[in-house]
Amino acid sequence: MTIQSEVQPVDLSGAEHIELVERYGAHNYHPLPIVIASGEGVWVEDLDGNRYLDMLAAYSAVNFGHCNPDLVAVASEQLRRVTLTSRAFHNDQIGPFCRELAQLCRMEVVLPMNTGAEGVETAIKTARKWGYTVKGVPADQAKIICCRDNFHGRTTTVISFSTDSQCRDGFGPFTPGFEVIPFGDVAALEQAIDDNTVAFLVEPIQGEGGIIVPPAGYLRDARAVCKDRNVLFIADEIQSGLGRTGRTFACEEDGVHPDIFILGKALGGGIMPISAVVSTREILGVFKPGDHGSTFGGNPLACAVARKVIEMLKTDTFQSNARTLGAYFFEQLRAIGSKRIKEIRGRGLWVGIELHESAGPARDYCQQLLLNGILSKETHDRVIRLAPPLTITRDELDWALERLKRVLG
Ligand code: PXG
Repeated sequence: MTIQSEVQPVDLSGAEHIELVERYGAHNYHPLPIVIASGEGVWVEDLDGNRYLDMLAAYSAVNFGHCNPDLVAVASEQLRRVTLTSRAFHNDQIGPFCRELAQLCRMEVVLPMNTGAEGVETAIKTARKWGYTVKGVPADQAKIICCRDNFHGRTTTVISFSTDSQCRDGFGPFTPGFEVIPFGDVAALEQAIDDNTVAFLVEPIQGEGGIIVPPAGYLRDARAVCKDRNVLFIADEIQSGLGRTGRTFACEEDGVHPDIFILGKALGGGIMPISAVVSTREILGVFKPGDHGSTFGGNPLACAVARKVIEMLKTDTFQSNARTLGAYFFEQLRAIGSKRIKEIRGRGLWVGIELHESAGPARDYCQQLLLNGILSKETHDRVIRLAPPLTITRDELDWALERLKRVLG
């Protein structure tokens, strides 16, 4: 891996970089002590040339590997053509992007934004406006149902329906219009729906909640309830989607096609932030010029990269690798048989290892894995999360398993 000298002169040590962030950066994160200087495929390198296998993949934004050559080629070419036009004008990437993403999702219309949280905000606005203009909900009475232990982002509206106190404490007042029910409970959904309910917003598998897979058939039944009661089923596939679980969308496992997909993270190939709300003409048709937008949304650089991502997903190569190697990974992890492990759960190449309380905090294990050349990240106190790029090979997975056995065994 070569570092281009135009990028930046690297004249600081790792410790000095960390000190800079400590001193000049807000303390809204607590990163593990590694300073990444380059990345290629599933590997990253620190300033001293130590290599690590990245088993976090930027929370699934790097599903196709670091600096994926096909994506870098497209991005480089687009960088030299045009990068940002704003939506005041058309550009020659957004139309093809919208068509290709709509087709991938078996939908009709795409609304591009940038971050995941913006995608969620956009879906909320879509559902509310649909409620008022199509369903006939009285003004300002729309209700959206969400699940306990959800994670949909960090904006003030999105944290309004978070059940994680740290996400909310000190950030009120909150946006009204949300009701929280238990995840995995269809009866609770049926009960919560009233005449003013416009949508049910759900992660097919809860990521930040701890890689929580709902009971089989839950999504299918919830989807049927929504259809029956004229409530939009919104699937937040920002983390679960685009190959991670072995399918293009995690919803597919239950044979579910939602009313609205929210996509993000991997859609930008780990190169550009791009998110999207994808739905039908009836639903996204509620927007009129000036209702909603974003300076960077639909920019040609992000759209060009996302188009390549969509093309790559159409080959099923990444989903298929996630299915095959995911099955192998789960089998090998379960074979470790450690007394520290309470449960191993997930799907495809998305694994949560929940530890017993007596095993100590998950972060300590992530630290140990780091010393053994593996990047991972805890979620909550007890769950080690593993989500390598979907380009990982069996040899690389075996390399990781050897170290996971060492640390967890
Ligand atoms: N929905 C889901 C299911 C997510 O996992 C978001 C929405 C928000 O996406 P943005 O792009 O706004 O972060 C997520 C994000 C972090 C962090 O550092 C975020 C996520 C996972 C881990 C860490 O804020 N997921």
